[in-house]
Amino acid sequence: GPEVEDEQHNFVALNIPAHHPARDPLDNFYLTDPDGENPRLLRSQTSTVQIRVMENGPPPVRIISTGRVYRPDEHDATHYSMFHQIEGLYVDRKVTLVDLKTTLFQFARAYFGEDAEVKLVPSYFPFTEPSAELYVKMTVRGRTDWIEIGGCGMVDPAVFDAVGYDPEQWTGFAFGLGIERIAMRKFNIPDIRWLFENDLRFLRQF
Ligand code: 2U9
Repeated sequence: GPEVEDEQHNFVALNIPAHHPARDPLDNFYLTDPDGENPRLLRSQTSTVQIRVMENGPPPVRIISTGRVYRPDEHDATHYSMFHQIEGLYVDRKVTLVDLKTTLFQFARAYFGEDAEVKLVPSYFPFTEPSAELYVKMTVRGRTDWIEIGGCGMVDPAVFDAVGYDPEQWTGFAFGLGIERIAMRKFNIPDIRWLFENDLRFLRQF
């Protein structure tokens, strides 16, 4: 999907209406006037790709979308103004929260190890209902902690309405993970900026 998006795909279809705080110009990279006609911005999530897929074809849908997203955060050890997401979307008849939980737990155990402990904690996102955060128990520099690796939920019926799917017939789950965040956890990388500096002393370790 395109990295330069319109508000329909980045916000409206994702159940993020006008005046929602996520639309604040200070929290987004607008390329044209946000109050003008057809404003465009660098996408802040790869969910825009899932919207485009659903607009262009009927269910069922099973897709993964990965790519760059942009948010004007100050650069520090855990924040960067560009990062990568991997998102999944599964839409079919009778998809349930059990399918979501099983899929994410199997991923976490495959990626972090069979003995990885995982849990879902209730949360809120405009585009999923119910929503949850995914935590993995990990030991980093001798300290064991529950660490958030992403968000997920059952696709909100308003999102199905926006793309012309009948929410009475179709259900679905979606998840989003920050790729740098999970890589930092797996490889014990203390500073996100190291991933983008191209210092050979860092890169040669991999
Ligand atoms: C559609 C509908 C719903 C994707 C989701 C999250 C929760 C989430 C963040 C985790 C860390 C992004 O990289 S991050 O900053 N993501 O919390 N993402 S549910 O939900 C969708 C996707 C597509 C049509």
